Amino acid sequence: MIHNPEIECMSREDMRKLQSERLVKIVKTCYEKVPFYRRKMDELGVKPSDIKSIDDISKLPFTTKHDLRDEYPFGLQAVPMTDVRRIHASSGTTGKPVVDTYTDNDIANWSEGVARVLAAGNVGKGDVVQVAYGYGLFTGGLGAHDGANKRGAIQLPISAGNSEKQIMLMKDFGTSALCCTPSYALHLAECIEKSDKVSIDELKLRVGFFGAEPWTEGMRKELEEKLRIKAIDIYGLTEMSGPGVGGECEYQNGTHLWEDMFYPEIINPDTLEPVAPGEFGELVFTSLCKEAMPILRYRTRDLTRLIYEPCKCGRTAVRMDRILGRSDDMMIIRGVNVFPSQIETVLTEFPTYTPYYFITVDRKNNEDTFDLDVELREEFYSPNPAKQMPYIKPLYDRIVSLVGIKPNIHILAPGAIERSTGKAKHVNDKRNFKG
Ligand code: DLL
Repeated sequence: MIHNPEIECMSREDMRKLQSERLVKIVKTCYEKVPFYRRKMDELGVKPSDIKSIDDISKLPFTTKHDLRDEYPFGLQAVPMTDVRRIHASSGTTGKPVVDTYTDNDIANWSEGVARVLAAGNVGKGDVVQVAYGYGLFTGGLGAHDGANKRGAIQLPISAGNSEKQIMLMKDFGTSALCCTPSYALHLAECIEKSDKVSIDELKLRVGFFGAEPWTEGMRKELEEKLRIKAIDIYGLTEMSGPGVGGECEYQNGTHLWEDMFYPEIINPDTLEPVAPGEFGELVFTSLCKEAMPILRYRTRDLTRLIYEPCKCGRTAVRMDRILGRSDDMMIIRGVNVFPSQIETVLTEFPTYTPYYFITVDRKNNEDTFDLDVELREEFYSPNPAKQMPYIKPLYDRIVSLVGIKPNIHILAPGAIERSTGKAKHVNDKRNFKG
């Protein structure tokens, strides 16, 4: 079901007109109200009057995470604090968090973005939406909550964690839609499998909206089979509000981006030039509607590509391919570029392994080491190393051929790798601390 056909199915020509009008307005606001943008534009010799349509976007300066940290907490704000209704922040692993502030309209637009994704999974009145993203400064919980509200659905604000209770309420309250990270969804699926109180046959679950971290087609298959649902990808980032910058439709063939609110570009991260249409590069967003903290050409560091071919669903909004990873997640190990999600892709090809993994990278005697902890599934696991051997060889060969590096594989018992209730942590790169 399409939440807002007028916008989601708008002709490309009309969409460009709308984007142009909105860009002209937001650039003027940035220049007049945010000293940071006035300075940046002055440095480039660009005036708001130079921006006449969306085609002029490349004249504008980029904004980076570094800029947001420098302007912490409210340096990029374009409205007085009396107009602000909410503050969210994403916890950076180092330094200050990235802050976003919202006016009433910002919260309404954010809910609209999430509602469009929920509608693609047919969520509406009578649906119980279990929001198992964390509530708090993280945007996942309240973002999904407000989106469900906008759809007229029943919100179950349980937040992340307490898995026993999650599955009990899922059964007792008749949850039909689950919102959480894909890694936590998998953990919940495992809990249901093991539970003697709740069986999958008793659940009304039919759809899940998973995001906040990269996940693979293999993981989707696993979640859809285990939870007997349709697993829909939802994308977003704090800097652009939170979840609901885009989401998949019923065809699950790319994430439609809500271009009326967030204008996407793909650039080459080295040259900062746009890539040819359809090529992979770094995703950049300009917020076209944000009032409290408008952002021009934000470099997300997410690596993906845009798909302009029309989608069978009738939405005209451009689609984004799965996120390969963030440029800052990419590890260079013995000269080879490695994304953690490549390991998930390989693991989900094997019926013998769970999708859980943990990578430890170190440097010993001037050489990078790459240790990979994986779990065999219950029915294949034995603590006897000799019995593990037949399973290690095919995994090793596949990683060498797909990823291009030789891992030291360690087989752990099922359940030994830490389960996360939010964004999963997959890597410990000890080289970072050795200078
Ligand atoms: O993760 C917002 C969100 C909450 C999105 C719930 C979806 C669902 P941040 O904490 O600021 O915001 O992290 C944003 O997470 O730049 C991507 O690298 C990654 N990310 C988010 N959604 C996806 C996804 C939220 N569907 C960063 N696939 C983004 C892959 C994702 N990566």
